[in-house]
Amino acid sequence: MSKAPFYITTPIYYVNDIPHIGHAYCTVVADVLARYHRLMGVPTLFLTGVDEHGQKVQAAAEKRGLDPKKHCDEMAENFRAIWKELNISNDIFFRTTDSFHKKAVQDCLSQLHDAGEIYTKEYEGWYAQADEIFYTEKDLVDGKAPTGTEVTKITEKNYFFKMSKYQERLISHIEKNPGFIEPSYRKNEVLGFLRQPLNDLCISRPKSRLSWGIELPFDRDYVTYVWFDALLNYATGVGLKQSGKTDEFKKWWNASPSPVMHLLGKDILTTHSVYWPTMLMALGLELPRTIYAHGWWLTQSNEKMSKSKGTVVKPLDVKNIIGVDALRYFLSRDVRLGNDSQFSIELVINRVNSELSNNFGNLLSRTCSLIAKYFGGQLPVVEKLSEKSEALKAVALSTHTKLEAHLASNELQEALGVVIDMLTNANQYLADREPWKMAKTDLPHAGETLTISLECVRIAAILLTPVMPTKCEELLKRLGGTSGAWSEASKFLALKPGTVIANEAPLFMRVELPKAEA
Ligand code: ME8
Repeated sequence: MSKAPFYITTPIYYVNDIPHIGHAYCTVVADVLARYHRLMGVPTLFLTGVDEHGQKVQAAAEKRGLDPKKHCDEMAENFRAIWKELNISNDIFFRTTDSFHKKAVQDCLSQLHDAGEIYTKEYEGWYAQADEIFYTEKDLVDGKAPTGTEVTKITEKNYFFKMSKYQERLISHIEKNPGFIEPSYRKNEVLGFLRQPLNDLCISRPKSRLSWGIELPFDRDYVTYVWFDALLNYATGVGLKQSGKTDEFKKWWNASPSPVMHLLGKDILTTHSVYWPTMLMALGLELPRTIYAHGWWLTQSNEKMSKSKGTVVKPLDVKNIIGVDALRYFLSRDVRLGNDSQFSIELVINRVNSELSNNFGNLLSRTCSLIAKYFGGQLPVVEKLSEKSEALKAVALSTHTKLEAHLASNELQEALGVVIDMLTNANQYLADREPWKMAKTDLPHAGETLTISLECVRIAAILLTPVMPTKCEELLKRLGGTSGAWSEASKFLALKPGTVIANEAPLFMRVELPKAEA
């Protein structure tokens, strides 16, 4: 039976700045999940991209003295280049300035306007430029936006989407679909928010105040509110309102059950779990299956990284110290998806040294060097498995099943943890059996130990390929070019005796903390 498709998205990032480690985090995790699905034979689509309209981007372009489109073109290239360096395998790189998107957004607006879902009224509100959000008086905390940013009072005529109309339907959808908002504690937060009356959504900005946006099809004096434009990317990216793309749209969006998983930071959960589903309801479209809010990387003083405070970490700086695969591993493994964590280079180096260099890498080096020394670099024959080998075999064979179960619940940290546990077991087995001593008195037993250990390395290499594609592919090459197919991870003793095993430099070098500049 063919597997149901999986469509994963990251937020489309504002092009007001270059990406920092928080953006890289979301993009790497989405990439890893996409690669796992592909490797398991699931038809997969992965979208990331950039959010180019709105006040923030217009202001950033003005600051650089550039025309907004030119600014966006340059910034979009920065994102693309950094994602390439991080080995991100996105199928779509979305840009909201692409003409097909602008046309599709206008078609959605016309549909809603014609259906009476959009109306106009004079509006007085508190506008937070940094958040690009209007707040009402009661939303304010100590005269500021709930996010802490400054607000100014504005009165103007605007267009509104009848979001409040969908409040009850949304509450019922969230309650009936436990996996819709994850982790589950975030679902409760959203339900808490929805206990208050929901306002309608202001979806226009007068051109007199903001010109950099998609013009409203029914009033040329206005552009579309950037969030209304941006959220639609997930659907226009797979064919919404585009002729000739009906099948594509049905496959990746409008299917039941939905193939869609949105991964995003907890900062933008409300826009994704309230604005977006109500927009989809009004448009008569399917809702995503999962909206997953991940946590934040914080500074040493427990604050969200901020460019203005000079506390951001650049992903390529970290990559230059530890390498791309180790960075991808750290981001996928170090924090439970959903939680916040402080970022420090010491944390990265400790994790990478202890789990990749000392555990995974060490098992590989010790096994390969002993096979080289005592078996001429060829995999020894195994006659019969001892009790300890059988026990390790059972651990190794259960690893992919446990990993798949964790992935099904989006527990990436835990999924990688089961592979590390298997490697720890294998290292312990090697230490207990001391094949370096055994080889001198009982060569067949030493051979058995080394082959069993190397099987664990082989299985780990397959199971970790989505996280560390380059290293794992290289490793599989060293093991006689053995297959990296997912089904091979559920086999034991898949490597044939006599296979030439390369004994090369350590796959994961130990990393030292860079010396502080004098
Ligand atoms: O909000 N830790 O774009 P954005 C972890 N354009 N993740 C972080 C982070 C941190 N310190 N800082 C940022 C926007 N992120 C809109 C989205 S989608 C239709 C429109 C990540 O450039 C996290 O995923 O501000 C967060 O949600 C996203 O970057 C926000 O990126």
